[in-house]
Amino acid sequence: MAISLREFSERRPYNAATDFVDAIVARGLGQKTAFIDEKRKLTFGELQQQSARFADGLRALGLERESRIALLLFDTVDYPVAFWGSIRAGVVCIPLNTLLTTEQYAYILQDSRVEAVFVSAPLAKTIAPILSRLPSLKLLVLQGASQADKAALAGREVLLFEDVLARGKPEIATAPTISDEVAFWLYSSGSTGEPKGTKHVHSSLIATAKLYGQNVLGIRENDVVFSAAKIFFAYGLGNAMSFPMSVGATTVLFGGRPTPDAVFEVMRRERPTIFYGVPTLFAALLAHKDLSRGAGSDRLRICVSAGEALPAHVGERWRERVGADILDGIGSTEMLHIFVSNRPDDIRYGTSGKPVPGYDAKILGEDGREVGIDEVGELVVRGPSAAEGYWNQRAKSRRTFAGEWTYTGDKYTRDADGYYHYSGRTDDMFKVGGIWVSPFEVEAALISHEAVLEAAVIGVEDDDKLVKPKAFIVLKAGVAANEQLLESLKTHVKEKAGAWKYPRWIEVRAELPKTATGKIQRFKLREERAATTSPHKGTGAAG
Ligand code: 3UK
Repeated sequence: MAISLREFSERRPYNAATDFVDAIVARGLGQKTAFIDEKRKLTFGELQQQSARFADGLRALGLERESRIALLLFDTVDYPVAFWGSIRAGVVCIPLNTLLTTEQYAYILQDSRVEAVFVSAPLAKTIAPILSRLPSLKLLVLQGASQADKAALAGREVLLFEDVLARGKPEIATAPTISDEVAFWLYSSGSTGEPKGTKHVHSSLIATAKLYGQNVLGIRENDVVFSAAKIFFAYGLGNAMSFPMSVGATTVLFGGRPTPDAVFEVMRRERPTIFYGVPTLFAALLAHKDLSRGAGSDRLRICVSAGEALPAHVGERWRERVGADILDGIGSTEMLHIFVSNRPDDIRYGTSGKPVPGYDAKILGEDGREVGIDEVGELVVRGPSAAEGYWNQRAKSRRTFAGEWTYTGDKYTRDADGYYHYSGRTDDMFKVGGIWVSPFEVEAALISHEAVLEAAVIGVEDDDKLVKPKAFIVLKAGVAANEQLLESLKTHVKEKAGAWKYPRWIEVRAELPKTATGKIQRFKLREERAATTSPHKGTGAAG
């Protein structure tokens, strides 16, 4: 397949909203359903009109091109309106993870200096305590709220989502942006716990939609897609917005927590043809009593997994029991979406597949040269959807985005047949349920507890070969280890750092391995584990 990359790389007048919204309406699909949530539907025509109103509403409220807004929204039909409305206006929008803590929002909202926050009503209380610490904030907009909710946030100027639409004119006035202009940011977690604003340009969305969504996944107009990964993740943003919209397909949105019960319910009700998940979810669905052919959807034809490596046995059992394949592929916030992947006609479970045509990948050894077959090195990738850089982080930007190449921080090998095999991280970071965990953050949460002197956290595989946090701790003098204490430490981490980050196992030690300068050596604990066969020895039971 010959791919012309000029389309994505040439600098030219371009606004992604024209390509993803107006072009689909111009093709005659204005009446077709673009999005369905639990309560409402939105056609492509309505999305065009509402995104135009939203864009003009922003302007009327004093938000100019290049100003920044944050979207702290659950997945409903309002999400595409806000996202494409701000893209249309040339306003930079920043989708935020809805699972963060108040302090994490404080950091991100201060770092980005957004002028407006659009927040789903139930999340407003999480950010309410920090609003006074945001001098750049001009406007707070509640989504899915009533006039009564507005009163609860008294003391601030608050608008409802509907008010913003009402202030804007429905005439289409799209900002004359260029293809290289920053369109949106996504915050990506860092090993020190401070997330980095990753800046993406207008042309990156169509690059991922064509190169991966259309050419690899094969998404087409009559597809109905459902992504358990939310829109605020780069993964969900492509899955549930840019890919289906690029071909005029329909997306099912679900605002709640994607538990197996909830996922099966949506699958049965909306009968998607494409389902996207993360390995932990596929494993949980496989273990569930309600699993049936098509996982509830009689139209299911293919599934996608990303975020962390899909264990081979999960893919194989899913194919057997559900009757559809899972395409495992690796993507990142920095590259926006998947750049090395299995393909429907070429699947090797237990691998990440091969580079997506349009991207180049290489595996570099410590000397900076490409390694040989089956040798471990760092995966480095080049392609048209790479981010422009991190906001206000020059050193980190230079390290990650080195000219045309993006350094992934992932260790990989390539076998003699050309398939890429994931082999861990170059740093101490790991993923749980597809979401980053920085050991540093969990350790900080642990040592903020009065009983804990020192802590070290590593990722350890559970029985399904999926990684979960394990903590090694030293208790303060005179504190006795017992089950009750260990349980309370788990709760403490959930509250301080985030629910998915708590250590499933806690091992109490007399001391931790350290360097001469006192830095804890997590790699020694990892090596120790690799050398033993017995799993989670220790005082703590699995949680
Ligand atoms: C890891 C994988 C093994 C890997 C993402 C699809 O996960 C996404 O973005 P993030 O920025 O994390 C990126 C990192 O996650 N990873 C992702 N997929 C795989 N490891 N096998 C996989 N299939 O460490 C990578 O560097 O959260 C996934 C699409 C868009 C994305 N942003």
